[in-house]
Amino acid sequence: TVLTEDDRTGTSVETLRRAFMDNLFFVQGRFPEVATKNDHYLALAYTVRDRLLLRWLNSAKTYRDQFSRTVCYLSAEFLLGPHLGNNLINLGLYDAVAEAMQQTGLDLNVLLDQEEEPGLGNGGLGRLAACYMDSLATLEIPAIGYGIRYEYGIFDQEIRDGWQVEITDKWLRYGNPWEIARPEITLPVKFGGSTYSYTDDQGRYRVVWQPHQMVQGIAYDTPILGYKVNTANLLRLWRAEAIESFDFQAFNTGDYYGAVNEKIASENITKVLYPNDEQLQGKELRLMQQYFLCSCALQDMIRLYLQCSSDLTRFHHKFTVQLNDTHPAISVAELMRLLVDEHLLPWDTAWDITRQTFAYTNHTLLPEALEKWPLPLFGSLLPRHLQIIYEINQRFLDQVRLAYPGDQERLARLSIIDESECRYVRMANLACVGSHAINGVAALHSELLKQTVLRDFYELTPEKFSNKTNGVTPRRWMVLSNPGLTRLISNHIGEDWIKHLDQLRRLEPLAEDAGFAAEWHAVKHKNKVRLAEYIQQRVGISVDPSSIFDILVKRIHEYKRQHLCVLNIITLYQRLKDHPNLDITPHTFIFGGKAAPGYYKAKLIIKLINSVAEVVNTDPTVADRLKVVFLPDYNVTCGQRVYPAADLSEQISTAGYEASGTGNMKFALNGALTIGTLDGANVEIREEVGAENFFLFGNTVEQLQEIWRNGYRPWEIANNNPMLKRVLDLISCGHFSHGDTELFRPIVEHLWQNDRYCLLADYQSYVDCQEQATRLYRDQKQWVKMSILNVARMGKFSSDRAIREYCEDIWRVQPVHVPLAD
Ligand code: 26Y
Repeated sequence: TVLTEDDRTGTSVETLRRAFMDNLFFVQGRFPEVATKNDHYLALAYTVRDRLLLRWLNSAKTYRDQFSRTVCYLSAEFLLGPHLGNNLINLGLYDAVAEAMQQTGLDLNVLLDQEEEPGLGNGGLGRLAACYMDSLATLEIPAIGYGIRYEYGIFDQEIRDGWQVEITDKWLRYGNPWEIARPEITLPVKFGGSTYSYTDDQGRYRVVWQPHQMVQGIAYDTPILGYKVNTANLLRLWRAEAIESFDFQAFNTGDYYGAVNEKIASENITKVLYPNDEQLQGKELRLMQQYFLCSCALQDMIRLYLQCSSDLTRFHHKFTVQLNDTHPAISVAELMRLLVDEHLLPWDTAWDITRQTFAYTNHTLLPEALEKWPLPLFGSLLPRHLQIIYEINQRFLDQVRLAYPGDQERLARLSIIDESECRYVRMANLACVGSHAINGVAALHSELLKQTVLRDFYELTPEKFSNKTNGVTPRRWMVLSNPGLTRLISNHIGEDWIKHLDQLRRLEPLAEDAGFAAEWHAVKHKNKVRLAEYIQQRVGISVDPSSIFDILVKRIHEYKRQHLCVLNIITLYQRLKDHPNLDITPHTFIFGGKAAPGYYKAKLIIKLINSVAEVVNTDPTVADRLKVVFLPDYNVTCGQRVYPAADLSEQISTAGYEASGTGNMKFALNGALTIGTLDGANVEIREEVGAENFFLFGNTVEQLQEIWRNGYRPWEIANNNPMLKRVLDLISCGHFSHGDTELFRPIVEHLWQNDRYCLLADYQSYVDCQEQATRLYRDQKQWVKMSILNVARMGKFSSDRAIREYCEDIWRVQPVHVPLAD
């Protein structure tokens, strides 16, 4: 038995308190009287980090000793959110640390608020990668996440005069206690230049790539701990730096400024996250980022492999690599280059290894979001990869010709090179050809993939295709963010559900229990009060916690149809103006989300929301029955406040456009009911919770296809619907823009004329459904019962379930238990 605990690993309140004081003194160099909040936060972070490192080292040692099969998750984005709270939950130390802080005269919540979240992602795709890292560790699967250490993450959003303003995200400003720099893990990455070939003295054909530029990738490691296990996996992010020797060369020849410029150019590669989701602009720096990530990651895997074995032909037995969308798809050509050019494997051997190594997840059906790179740009930056892609393509198209003799059109569609107008490299085609498995992220999405963007690949190799419906981690999105609900659930069914989310089913019988329902309602109300306080403090709007909290938070995009929600708000407003005494359910609409800086329409939607908010919130006729709030700078931290306080979750994308959605899952797991279309994972959520517990509206994918086939005429819909017409006219006439009739014209005009995302086709159905939902909200008993049933039946949407499916069907990898040696 241990008599005294080690200060670095002990977990008693007393030891934690002592370790904290120690770190404040010896790491931060502060005595209590002058320590700032940030000193306190860092001292606590280092205290927690020590406990992580113990588990991390044990994991690393176990994996190395066993040469464990390892999942590598390659992603240009990891939207982690703050570490401190999550690590405390996963370590099981939350309450002990809260107590230790209290004894020190500090409030843990204040320290938690100090953390600047690493916003290394845009939205759903980056957050999915983070949830999957959590589940991999929790399921004790050896895994490495490979990504980019952007110096500036997703921009901070401010709202000025109703418009979005972007502020750079200097997330590393006060240091990052969660990462460990590994300057000794440094890998070279080449760009540009040219290639030449020769036959070596053993008669082998060899290609040499003589680059124009060379940078080095430096590894920064962050431990990712599983929930109440000893497994701590590795998130390895790469930062680009100039290669020292290059500088000196230039310096010696006298070109000092040239050398400095070179250094700056190199370091620009990992300077900033591109803030576009869905819409690609063919920017050279973006391609450099993607290649930089892939080259570093694959070189690192080969380096790790060669530490234990010299036989690279079994590489795919040690590593399985998941491509998070096409952003890392250049990996296919890079692994071929490394195996063939640098490790001298025969082409066919290398190709077998490559295809057995990679699997590809698609996240979008939007045709304009499919990545393609202009050939001249691609060839000038990656000349060797272009040759390799040509070779891959030639061999691939030979097989296609065999399968479909004479079908030239199919050949052109399947080709990795788009030869239509300008020539492009199609990254999705490269990913499909170079992978043994291809998946979509929700059942509907995976079906549509097979019918639309990847149809030809499906017909060619149907056995590669599967569905892996997304999931979210209940640790961050319930236990950490909603302690009230977590306590209530655990008091009744124990804590098993946190790792086995299906166990939430055991709540079903409690839906009929009046006492339980009352407690459930009280938890939600408390969360709403807390959000109301935050809204008051953040934007100065007072909202009534007993009004229905109807929330729409996600990136701003036309297909996500935030403006459809606005049309309903104006409809309600119009009704109140027509009938000032109308008895409506008091209603608080809450929006949040960022627009890509170059996406004008999306920014105009933000302006529209804020403009409508200004009018509605101050109109005496409305008399506080309607409130509209736009929460600035929606991010993971903000999400953690918002989901627990929602009554109604808005999931209103045009059917067929949202690949899955994951916010829909976070809301429902926190007891919100969903109003939504049959899109993405909504379909499966509705299946699970029951149609009677889901507010469904809008046209289905098939109905919309039919509408477009018959010629969609939105103006006819508007002219035939008096309320809709009034709503549109009210925007046009400047009612929400101080008389400016031009401001919102791009939005309203588009709805009348074209309406690509079919808002008008779904308008009446949405308004009716909203009315039904808000009427039902008045029956609190019924509402609470539906809320309980929703949570009870949402177990499927744990990222643990999703990761188990990937492990079994795609990765063929098993858990490795990590014992704690001391
Ligand atoms: C190429 C670049 C411009 C780009 C950058 C980021 C393209 C796309 C993205 C991000 C896409 C994204 O977040 N997609 C979302 O992925 C989620 C996780 O699978 C889905 O739930 C969601 O429906 C989908 O829009």
